[in-house]
Amino acid sequence: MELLFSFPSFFLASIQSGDYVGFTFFIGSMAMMAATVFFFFQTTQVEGKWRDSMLVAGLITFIAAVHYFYMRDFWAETGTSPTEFRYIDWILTVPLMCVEFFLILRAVGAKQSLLWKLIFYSVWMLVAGYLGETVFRESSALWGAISTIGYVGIVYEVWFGSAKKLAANSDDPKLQGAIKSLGWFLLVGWAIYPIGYMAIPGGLLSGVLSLESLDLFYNIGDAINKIGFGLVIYALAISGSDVADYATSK
Ligand SMILES: *C/C=C(C)/C=C/C=C(C)/C=C/C1=C(C)CCCC1(C)C
Repeated sequence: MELLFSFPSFFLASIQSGDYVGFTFFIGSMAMMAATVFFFFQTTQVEGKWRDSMLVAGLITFIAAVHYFYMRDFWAETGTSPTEFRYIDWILTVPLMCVEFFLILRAVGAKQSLLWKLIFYSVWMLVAGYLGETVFRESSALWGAISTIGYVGIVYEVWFGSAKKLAANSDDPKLQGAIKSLGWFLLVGWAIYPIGYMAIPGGLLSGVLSLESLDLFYNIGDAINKIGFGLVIYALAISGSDVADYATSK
């Protein structure tokens, strides 16, 4: 009997009314899961040349969905930030988002160096952010600034650097449009994260934001960016863009 009564409560991560962060963890896990099903299903529907990109979009939301299940329970149990799960999720999914740029630009001549540059910037950004949230929390502002260098590097590559040039030379307005949309996600969508980060005590916005807002911003950012990225890829895949044919016809 003991077991019967305690068993269900083991699975029951509780959310109190008014726990908005808890809500967003829960909604986040469901949204990531639903998006994963959609993206995986679409890999079988889109033309062959877009399958890798759709698959990666699904992997991004899939990895996030699994982490959201853990993060949701961690939050429900402890009421504190699941920092480790968060950064493990990001260190896997953010480089995969860099892979998406490489995959859709591959047919117009993207070199692996573009991919490694983007991955280097993103690892830089995340390692510095993690250190600022954990080991060097008293100097989180300094580590946030160091992290921002990586962030700016990614934005630069896509808005002005090699990614932008490859798209411009492609003469394909659909591909150019997709890179432009992804660029806006980087510039506006990804800027949501540093706002949450600045809620850390001593941070630039700690006077106006409660520490809880950190996870609120991160959760909203994740839903917008991970699902949004996948939808841009999906829109490109069904747009009839013949960009990927260039590679094979060359
Ligand atoms: C799916 C997860 C994504 C797209 C995560 C993106 C995370 C960032 C853009 C984080 C950026 C940060 C800064 C630019 C400075 C402060 C520290 C971070 C790590 C929050």
